[in-house]
Amino acid sequence: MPSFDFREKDPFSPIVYSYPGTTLLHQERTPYQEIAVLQHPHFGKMMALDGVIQLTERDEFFYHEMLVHPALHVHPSPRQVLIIGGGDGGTLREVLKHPEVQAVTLVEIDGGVIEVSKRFFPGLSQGFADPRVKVLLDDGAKVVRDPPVRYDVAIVDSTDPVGAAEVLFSAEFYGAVADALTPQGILVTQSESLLFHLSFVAEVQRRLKHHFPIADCYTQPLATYAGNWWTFSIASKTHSPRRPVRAQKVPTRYYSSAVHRKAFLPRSIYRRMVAGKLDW
Ligand code: SPD
Repeated sequence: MPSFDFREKDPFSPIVYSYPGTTLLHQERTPYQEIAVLQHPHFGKMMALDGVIQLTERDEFFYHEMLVHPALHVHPSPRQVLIIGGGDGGTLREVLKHPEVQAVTLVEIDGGVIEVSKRFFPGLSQGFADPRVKVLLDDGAKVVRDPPVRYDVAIVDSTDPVGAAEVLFSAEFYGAVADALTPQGILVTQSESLLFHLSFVAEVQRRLKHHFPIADCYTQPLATYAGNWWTFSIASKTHSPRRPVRAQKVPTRYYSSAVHRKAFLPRSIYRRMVAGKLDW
C-alpha cells in the first residue's frame, strides 16, 4: 500500500500537522462526515473525521482516561451515565470500568463512526457489547432536552466546535444538561486547547457557570490534537471536581488520584482566565 504524508488541517486551529509514512486503510462518506482510518508508523491506527485526527492507538488512553475518570471519581455513586458523541467507544470503555455504573446511554449522531470503530478499533469498541449500554443514533442536543432518565454524570466527547458540534458548547445546551442531571450531577466536556483557544475555553467556563454552582478546568498534554495543551471543562452541582471522593480501583494506564489533583489549573491562573485577563 503506498504511503503518503497525511496533512491534518484542523479548521479550528492555526496550524497544519503532518504525518509522514501514513497509509490509508479505509475511507467512507456518511451523511454527516468523511471517516478515514489511517495507519502511521508511530501512532498506529488513527481515526480522522473530516480530515481531523480524533484518536490514535498510541495516545488515545490519555484523552479517554482524563475525560472520564475525574468525573467518575468525584461523584460518590455514578449509576446512570450519559455520553454524547464518543462513537469510537473509547470513552465508553473507560466508563464501563466502574462497577458502580448500572446504565450508560451513548448518543451518537453518526452510526458510521461506531461501525468503523467496531471494525478497525476493537480495543476501543468492545464496550458496545456490554448489556449496560444503550446506543441512541440521534442528536445529543435534542436528547438532553427530553431525557428518558436523570443522569448522575454526563460526558461530552465531541469533535471540535465547528459545524454540527458547535451546539454542544452552547449555553443553552449546558442548561439542558444541567436539567437532565440528578442533584449531585456532574458534566464534563472536552474543551479544546489552552494554547490555541484560550478565549474559547474561558467562554466555555463562563457558560457553565450560568447553569452550575461549580465550574472548573483541568488539562492534559495530547500530542495529536492541535494546540496540544488540552482542556477538559467540568461542572458540578454539589461536589468539588478537584477532590476525588472515591479511591481509585479501576485499572488505568495514566489516571490516578495524584494525576487528578495535579491536573487542575492553579486557582490564580483559572480566575484570570475566566476574567479574560490571561494574555497568550
Ligand atoms: N481537534 C480534535 C479534537 C477531538 C476531540 N474528540 C476526540 C474524540 C475521541 N473519542
